[in-house]
Amino acid sequence: MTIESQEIDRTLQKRKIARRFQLMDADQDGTITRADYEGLIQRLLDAYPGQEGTPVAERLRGAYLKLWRALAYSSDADGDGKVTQEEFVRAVISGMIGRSDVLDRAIKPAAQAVVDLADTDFTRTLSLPEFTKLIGIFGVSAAEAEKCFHALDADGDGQLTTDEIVAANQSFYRSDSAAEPANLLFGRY
Ligand SMILES: [Ca+2]
Ligand SMILES: [Ca+2]
Ligand SMILES: [Ca+2]
Repeated sequence: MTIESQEIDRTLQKRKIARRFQLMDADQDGTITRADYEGLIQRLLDAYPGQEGTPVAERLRGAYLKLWRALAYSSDADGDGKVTQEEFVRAVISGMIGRSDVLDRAIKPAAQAVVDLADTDFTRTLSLPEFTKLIGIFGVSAAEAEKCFHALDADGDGQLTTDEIVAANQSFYRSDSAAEPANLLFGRY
C-alpha cells in the first residue's frame, strides 16, 4: 500500500467517524454527553407510541445509559463528562472504540433492545420497512436505509438479525475500505 492510499483511507475513516459523531450529538452542542443519550432514548420511544413504561422501553433505557457509560470510559480522555469530536476520533483510531471489550459488551444489549423496539411484527428480525423507520430516527434517509439494508442482508432473506446489526456496527468503525457495506449504516459520510 502506498503512502498516498493510506492517506485516502484515513480520510475516509475520519469522514465516517465525523458523520457518526454528528448523529450521536443529538442536541448538536458539539459534544456527546449523557443528555444526548437521554434525548435519543426519548426520540426512539416517541417514534413507537405505547412503548413508554413497557419492559422493552425499560431495557432500552438501561442498555443505552450503559452504552453512554462505556463510551465515556472509552473516549472521554479528560474526564469532563463530555466527549468532543477530537476525543471520539482518537478513541476510534486507537481502537478503544470498535475493538474494546467494554464497548462491545455494551453494544449487543443496546442493539437487541433497539431491534425489540423496532420489530413491530415480532419476528425477532428487522424487515426493510422496520429498518427504514428505525434508522430514519437517526437521521438516515429512506433511500440510504434501503441501500444499507440490502448490503447488510448478506443471505438476501429480506431480514436483518441483531447479530448482523452488531457486526455491521463493528465493521463501520474498523473498516478502512470504501467498499465496506457497513459504511452506509449511518448514511452518507
Ligand atoms: Ca451533545
Ligand atoms: Ca472530554
Ligand atoms: Ca420484524
